[in-house]
Amino acid sequence: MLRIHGIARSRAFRCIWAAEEAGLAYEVEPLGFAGGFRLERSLDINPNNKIPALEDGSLVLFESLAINLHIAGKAGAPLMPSGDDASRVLQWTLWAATEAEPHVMRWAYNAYLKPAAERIPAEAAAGKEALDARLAVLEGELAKRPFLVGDAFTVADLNVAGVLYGAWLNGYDLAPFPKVKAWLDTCLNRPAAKRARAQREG
Ligand SMILES: N[C@@H](CCC(=O)N[C@@H](CS)C(=O)NCC(=O)O)C(=O)O
Repeated sequence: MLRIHGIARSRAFRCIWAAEEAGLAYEVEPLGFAGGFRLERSLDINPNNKIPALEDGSLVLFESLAINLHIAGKAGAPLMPSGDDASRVLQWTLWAATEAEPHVMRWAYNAYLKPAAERIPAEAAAGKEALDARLAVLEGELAKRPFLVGDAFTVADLNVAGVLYGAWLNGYDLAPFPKVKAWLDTCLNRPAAKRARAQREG
């Protein structure tokens, strides 16, 4: 049984979604926030003291997207393809973490996450400008194929869409990127994604 530490209203959402896609048994240890962005108690199994963390037997992992690669690896194809496509999955996962997520968060903190009085519109605008440049890259790739790796949904789609989920849900203007919007709509309305979203949005 997988044990995911972290409430669905956090980056643990991605791991819950991955467990749902993989069809693996899991339980959620609902560690959340004390107010603001601090955890309500420390999470000793993660030396970073952040959520999510995963326990899978004696294996303990942190980093949401690495956790998802582990979960997908247990499920195998099509969620985790093999050969060159496994390298493409890694490429997109690192792209999500390094190219997309910092700008998603810069926009999100200043668009809806922080209390209104603490938001800085110029920061939101800078985050949006940088994220738009990355979404243009995604738009170009999605013009070539329906999913990021091959013709089927993989954990590459899950990891990139998981990083973009908060923006998608909170009114980010995707009109200039119609292929990204259609792809996000498809990914985030998969049955497994809907089951994970129900834990967060319900
Ligand atoms: N890169 C990490 C980021 C984890 C992270 O920042 N989690 C937030 C919640 S979504 C957290 O635990 N914040 C509490 C804190 O930073 O003290 C991952 O993807 O797992």
